[in-house]
Amino acid sequence: MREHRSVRSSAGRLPHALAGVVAGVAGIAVSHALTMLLNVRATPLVAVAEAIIEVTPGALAEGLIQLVGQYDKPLLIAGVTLGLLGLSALAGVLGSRSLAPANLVFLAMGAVAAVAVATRPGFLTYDLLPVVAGTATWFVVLGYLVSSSARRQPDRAAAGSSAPADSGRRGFLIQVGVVAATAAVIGVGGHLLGRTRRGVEASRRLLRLPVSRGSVPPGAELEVSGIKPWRSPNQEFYRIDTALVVPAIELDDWRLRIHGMVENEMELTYRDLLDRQMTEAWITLCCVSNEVGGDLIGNAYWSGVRIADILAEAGVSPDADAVLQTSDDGWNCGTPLAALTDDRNSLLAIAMNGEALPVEHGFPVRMVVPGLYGYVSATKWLVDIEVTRFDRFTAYWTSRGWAAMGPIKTQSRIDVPRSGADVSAGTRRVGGSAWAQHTGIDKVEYRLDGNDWQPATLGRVPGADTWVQWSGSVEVPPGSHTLAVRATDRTGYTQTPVQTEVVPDGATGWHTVEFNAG
Ligand SMILES: Nc1nc2c(c(=O)[nH]1)N[C@H]1C(S)=C(S)[C@@H](COP(=O)(O)O)O[C@H]1N2
Ligand SMILES: [Mo]
Repeated sequence: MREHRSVRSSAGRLPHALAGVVAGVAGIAVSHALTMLLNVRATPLVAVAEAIIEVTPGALAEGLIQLVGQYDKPLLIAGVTLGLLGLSALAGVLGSRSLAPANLVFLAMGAVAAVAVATRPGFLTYDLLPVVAGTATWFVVLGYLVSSSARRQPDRAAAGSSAPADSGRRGFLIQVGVVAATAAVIGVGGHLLGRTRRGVEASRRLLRLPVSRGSVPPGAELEVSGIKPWRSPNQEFYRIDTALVVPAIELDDWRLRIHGMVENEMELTYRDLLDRQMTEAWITLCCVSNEVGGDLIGNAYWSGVRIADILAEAGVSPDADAVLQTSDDGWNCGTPLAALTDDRNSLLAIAMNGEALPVEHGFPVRMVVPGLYGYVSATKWLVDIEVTRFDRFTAYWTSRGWAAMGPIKTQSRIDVPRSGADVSAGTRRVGGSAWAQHTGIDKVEYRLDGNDWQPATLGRVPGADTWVQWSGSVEVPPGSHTLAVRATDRTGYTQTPVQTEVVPDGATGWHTVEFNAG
């Protein structure tokens, strides 16, 4: 057996190298597909090429560019790809003995790609997903090819003839072919799906909408560094949805159907919305899954058409009490009709902080309803509105144990100090936010170490539909401390200290943080 192998060793390396290269290609395909689908700015290969350009001394880079002209970038990417495949071949050869050194090679390549991606401008942690998935693919595919070739080995030794070796080789080639074909399908499929998405992104960026960005009202932001900004920037706005791949909707294809218990069914195009009166308002959106002290909450300046006006045109039946909204990807939710027809600014929103809705936040049109949790009101990629009755349907989350009605609970949060912070003893500024959308916050109080509650200073807000910043100061001697906060809304209700889970209709309890003074 030993002898047999040494005779075959040089020729025997080729299939192992091939296995490595196929694993390499599969990883590239997976990372490419994910880059396109998740709309990450650049593939890991491109990021590495860009990083190389960045670390190449200027004169050398210029000389090279002069040499190869406009082909510099494609050539560089081709070079990086070849280098990667060469190292993958090496990993394949190493992997024939033991997977550990092979995986070390892949891990090193993954680490280089991760560093390249993480040093690009505007990097988000999310951008690392294609690198992680590509590296995992390398491990899995090589492991698979090596283990199945090891399984064939004993047959060959037992038979001792060339026939099983041939059939073993054939089996190996078939496996390699299947992996390569799968990789090609994933790579090309992801590319095509992602391209639609990128097309929608591009036309979205070119849109010039009759909307404004809104300016943060004077006095809304308090001077305590570390409080989350009153306006949540779109890039940092929390995101919750069930979509693995977010819907990419071309504006020309978008229609909103309004039907059910109405006198006049309607179908609206994007243009129809633009031709109507725009309403703009500051509204704080919040997720029912937000834990006490959590950050699944964001405040934006929204622009859109009042849904109350549309429903008035449609002529709603007096027997209806609910509106079932459905998104392009089939998610749905039910909203109390009253919240869409009363005088609040419930919007068919087209813009967020003065920009067309980001694709992740529902482009081209979503609902925003002041005072209700997102899971019962804030449908993104909205395409269908059915006026109906609550006793006639259950929706995505209500059929999974969440409450049918989702009014937002009065809450408050401490942003400063952070939990576990080390601060210097003495007078310390503290602060955070409080919210009771569509009811309004009346007062916020905080207390240190179970002492008396102190009234907080409140930021000035334009109405009842947004969060309010609060601030105060505490005298902290050295040692460990606990700060608690509670809000009272304009109905006179003060937050209960009773802690409840987020299921079925939102958490309750006071936010407390522990910190150290020294
Ligand atoms: N189509 C669709 N819309 C949706 C959801 C979803 O899963 N699919 N999630 C809802 C939930 S639970 C919340 S809290 C808000 C979050 O909106 P955001 O991602 O813009 O912050 O969207 C709502 N709209
Ligand atoms: Mo949510």
